[in-house]
Amino acid sequence: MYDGAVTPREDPQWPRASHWLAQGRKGSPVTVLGVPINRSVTPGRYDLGPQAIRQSLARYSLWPGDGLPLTECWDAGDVVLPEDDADGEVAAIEEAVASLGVGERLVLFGGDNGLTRGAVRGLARARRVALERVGVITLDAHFDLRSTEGGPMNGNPIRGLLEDGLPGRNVVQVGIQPFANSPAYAAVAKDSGIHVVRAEDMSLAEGVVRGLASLAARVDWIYADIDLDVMDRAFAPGCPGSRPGGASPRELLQAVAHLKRHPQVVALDLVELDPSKDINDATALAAARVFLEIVSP
Ligand SMILES: [Mn+2]
Repeated sequence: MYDGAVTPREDPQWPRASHWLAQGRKGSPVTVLGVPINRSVTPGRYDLGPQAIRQSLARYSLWPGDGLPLTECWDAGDVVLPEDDADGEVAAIEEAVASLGVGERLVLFGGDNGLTRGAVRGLARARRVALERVGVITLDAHFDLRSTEGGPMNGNPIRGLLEDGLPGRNVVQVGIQPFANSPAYAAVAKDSGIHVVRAEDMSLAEGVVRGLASLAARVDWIYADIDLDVMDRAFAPGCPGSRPGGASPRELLQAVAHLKRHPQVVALDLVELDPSKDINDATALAAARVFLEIVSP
């Protein structure tokens, strides 16, 4: 369980990333938006995720290691979600992202992976393009292609987006794990033209480089969905979907470094942190570190 009460001793010569984010101004190149959505295949407390990521930033300084400044950010707070209304949640997330206008780059703190459906739709609206002109790259152990018959949830955001009009050829999925997915959903991925890179095929970074290269010419804007369960269970105990055989935080950071340098990647999410299942804040700290990678030079 994340212990938000732990506040390290203050040192004026060791400025904290949490204070820096809290003091950011509207109009900064990066906007942060919390999405406390909690509608999972595995019941949990994903709604605590956004705050846990923000609080974990207190354990990091502002020094990337080379003296260069971080990209300025503005924390827009959390989306207010309707109660007991799964479709309403997707609509609220879409509306929030569309009305924020994305800016230069948007980073979403989840919340479960269900937020991705509304966020991609909102990105298309904010950029005034059809879903045909948007690419989605997922770093995820799973396809997230479950049936949408029971309504939107964290196991079906990509399936939902295909049904919303996102062409399968605009989707690249990196880090897909064996025994964490089913043949039926692998067939959905294949039949819809999704480009799948399995965890055993190549590194996350290599998958991201190839995925971005294949999407860049075909779409205007790219949304990166970073499901923290792409990491190994040892590094992401706070993700119910993480399994042994996943990536290390270093491997994930190397992949994220390619995402952040790509000019078409204008929105990224960090999802599937359930602080109630975390151990020693490992997953929350990894999520916060990925965010710092996105905003570091
Ligand atoms: Mn996922």
